[in-house]
Amino acid sequence: MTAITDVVDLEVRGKIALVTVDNPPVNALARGVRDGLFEAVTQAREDAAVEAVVIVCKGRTFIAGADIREFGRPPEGKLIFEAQDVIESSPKPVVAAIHGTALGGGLEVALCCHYRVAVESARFGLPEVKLGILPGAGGTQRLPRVVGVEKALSMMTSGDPIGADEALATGLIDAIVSGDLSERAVAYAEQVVEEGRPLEKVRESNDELDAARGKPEIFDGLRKGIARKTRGFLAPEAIVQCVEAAVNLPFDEAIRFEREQFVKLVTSHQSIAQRYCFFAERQANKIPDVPKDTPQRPIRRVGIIGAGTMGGGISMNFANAGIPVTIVEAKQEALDRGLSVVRRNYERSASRGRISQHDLEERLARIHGVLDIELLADCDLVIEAVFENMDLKKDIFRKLGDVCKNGAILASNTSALDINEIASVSGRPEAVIGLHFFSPANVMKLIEIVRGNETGGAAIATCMALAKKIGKVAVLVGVCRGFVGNRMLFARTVQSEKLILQGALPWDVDRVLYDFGFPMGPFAMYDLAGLDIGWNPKTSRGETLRNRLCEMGRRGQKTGAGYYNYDPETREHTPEPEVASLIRDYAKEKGIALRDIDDEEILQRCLFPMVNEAAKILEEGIAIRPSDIDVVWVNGYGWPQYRGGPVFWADSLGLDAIVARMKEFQEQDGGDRFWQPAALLEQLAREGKGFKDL
Ligand code: T1G
Repeated sequence: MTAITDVVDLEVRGKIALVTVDNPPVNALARGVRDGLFEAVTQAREDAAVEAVVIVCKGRTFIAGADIREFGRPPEGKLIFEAQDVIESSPKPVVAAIHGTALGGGLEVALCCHYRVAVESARFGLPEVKLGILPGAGGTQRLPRVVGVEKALSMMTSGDPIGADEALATGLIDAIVSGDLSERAVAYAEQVVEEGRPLEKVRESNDELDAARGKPEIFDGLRKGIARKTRGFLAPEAIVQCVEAAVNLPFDEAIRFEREQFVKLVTSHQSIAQRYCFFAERQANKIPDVPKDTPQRPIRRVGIIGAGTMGGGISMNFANAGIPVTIVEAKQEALDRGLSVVRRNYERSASRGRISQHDLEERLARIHGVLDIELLADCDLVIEAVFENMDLKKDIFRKLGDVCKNGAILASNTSALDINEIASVSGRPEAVIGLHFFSPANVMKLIEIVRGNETGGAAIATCMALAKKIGKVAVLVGVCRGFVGNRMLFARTVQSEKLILQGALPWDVDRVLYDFGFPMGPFAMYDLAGLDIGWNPKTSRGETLRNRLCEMGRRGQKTGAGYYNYDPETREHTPEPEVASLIRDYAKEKGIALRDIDDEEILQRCLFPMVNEAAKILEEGIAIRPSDIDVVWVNGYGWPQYRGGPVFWADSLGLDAIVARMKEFQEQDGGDRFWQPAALLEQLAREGKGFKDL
C-alpha cells in the first residue's frame, strides 16, 4: 500500500490496482483527493503488472461531490477534469466501486470510469441544483448518455438521488455486489480483463442522445413541469440548456458550454445563498451545550394525542420511517375521521406513484388508533397535538406524567404556548420538550424543537437526531410567544395589515412578496387559513376589517371569497374591487390618510420588521445562532432559498441601511415604537457589521 497523497492510497492486488480514497467525512473532492486520483491512476497506467484499476472509498460513502468549502477560492492542485481525463482515457479498464452516496463530482468521476459496481444500499445523484449550480464536471453531458435525456433532466433539475436498483435498470451501474466491496470490485475488474470487455467511454455513447434529437417537446415539457417548483431559481434552466447542448452539439463543444454556465452560476448571489443554506442546516444540528455523545433514548414506539390534521400528519412521518405509532382520541368518530384522512393521504401518494401499494399497507399497519391514554404507557415518545388550549394541554401532561414509563419523552406540538408552563405539571420537566411541526406535517421539512428551562440534554439530543431520521430539518429554539418563525411572521403581519390601510392593496402586497420569491403573499395565505379563525358571528360588529369581510360571508378560500375571489374549479384567485372599497371606507373611518406606496416600500415594510424581530430573538437567546433563523424561514415559511433567509438577506443589504430606513418609517408613522430598532441591530449597524459577525 502506497500513500499517494494524505487521503489517497494505491495498492496492487494481483493484476489489479486498488485506489482508495479516505477523506472523511464524505470523501469530498478536495485537493488531496484530486491530486491523489490523478497520480494513482497515472501510476497504475504506467505499471506493466497492472491490467485494470478499481477506485473505492473508505468511510461512510463514495465521493459525495466537490468540496463545497473550496468554492469561491482559487483552485489549487489538479483540477477534477484532469483526474477525469486520466481515468477515462486509460487504456486499462477503470472500475468505480460505490457505496453510500455517489453525488455530484463523485458521480461525475464514476461516469468517467469504464464500469461501475455498487452495493444494494448505494444512491446516485447530481444534487448541484440544490446549491444553485449545475454538474460542472461533465455530468450534464455524460448522465444523459447513460440514463437517457428525460431521466437525466429530472435527476439534475430535482437534485434527488436514485437507488441502486434503478441505477442498474437505467445502466448507470453495471452490477450490484454484496459482501466486501473492494474484493468484489477487484473480482469484477479481473472478469472484465479476462473477458477482454471493451473500454466503455460514456462520452462516446450517443444512442440516448440520438433518440432525443429533433424532439424539443422533451425540453419544453420538462420546463413546463418544473416551472412552478423552480420559479426564481437560475440553475434549473441552465441545466436544461446544457442537456440541449449535449443533444445538439459535439461533446467537446457542449462541455465547454457546461463549464461557462457553471462558472456563471457558482459566482452568482443565488448559489452563494444556497451554499450558505447547506451549511446553515448542518450547523443547526450542533447544540453547544449538548455534546454529540450525549446519550440518546431509543425511540421504538411513538404515541400521538389527537388525530386531527396535525396529529395525523405527524404520525405519518414516523410510520414512513418504520416506527410504530399509537394515536389517541377522545371519541371513536374523531379517531375514525383522523385515520381515514391518513389513509387518503397515503392513497393520494400511491396514486401519484410516490409510494407502492405495499408501502401504503405497511405504513398504515404501523399506525394504530385507541381511545385510552393509558395505552401510551410503553411509548418512548409521546407528542400531544390537540388544539391550542393551555388548560387542556396541562391536563394531558399531568396524565402523561403519571402514565408514561420512565425515560419517555413528552412533547407538545404547540405553535405558541409556554412549554415551561406545560412542563410544570408533568412531574418530569427534564423530559418535556416542544416539537413544533408545520402543516401539512407529513410534507413540511421544518421542526422547531423548543427547549424549556428544564428540558434535559437527552431529550434534546434524541429529538434532534430523530428529526433527521424522519427526514426533517430541526432547529432548536427557546420558549417565547411564537418561538422563532411565528414571532417573526407576526411582525410581518402587523405591517402587511397596516399597509393596506395606508394605500396599498392586498394584491399589491401579495404580488411584491410573490415576486420576491415567497410561494404566496400574506393575504392569499390568510384566505387559505380562513379569515374566521377566532371570529364570533354572534358578537361581530365590524370592529376590524376581517370581521367585516367575515360578516359579508367572505371567510376565505373555503367560502370561495375572502380578500380575493376564488374560481370554484381552478382555485385561481382574482382581486375583488368590492374588497378594495371596503378597505378604503374602513381606513377613512379610522382617519388614516391614503398615500401612494411603491413596491420597494411594501417589501421593506414587510421584511424589515422580521429582521428587527430576528435581532431581538438573538438578544434573548431564543435562537442559538443567526443562521438558525434562516433555516427556520427557508424550511418552514417559504423564504426563497436563493435569498438565503431573512438574516442572510439583511446582511446583504447592510444593517445600517435597514436601521436608517426603519427610522424613516418610524417618523412617517408618527414615532410608532414598532419601528424602534433592536439594540443589537443598532449596535451591529453602528459598527458596520452584520449578523454573520456574531
Ligand atoms: N463538501 C464539503 N463538506 C461537505 C460536503 C461537500 N460536498 N458534503 C458534506 N459535507 C460535510 C457537512 O458539512 C458536514 O460537516 C459533514 O460533511 C457531514 O455531512 C463538480 C461542483 C453526502 C448525503 O451537494 O448531501 O460536486 O457539519 O451532516 O446527513 O459538479 O452531506 O459535520 O462539519 O450532511 O450523512 C455536490 C452534499 C457538490 C452533496 C451526507 N454534492 N452533501 O449526509 O451528513 S457540488 C453535494 C450531502 C459538485 C461538481 C459540483 C450530504 C451527504 P459537519 P451531513 P449526512
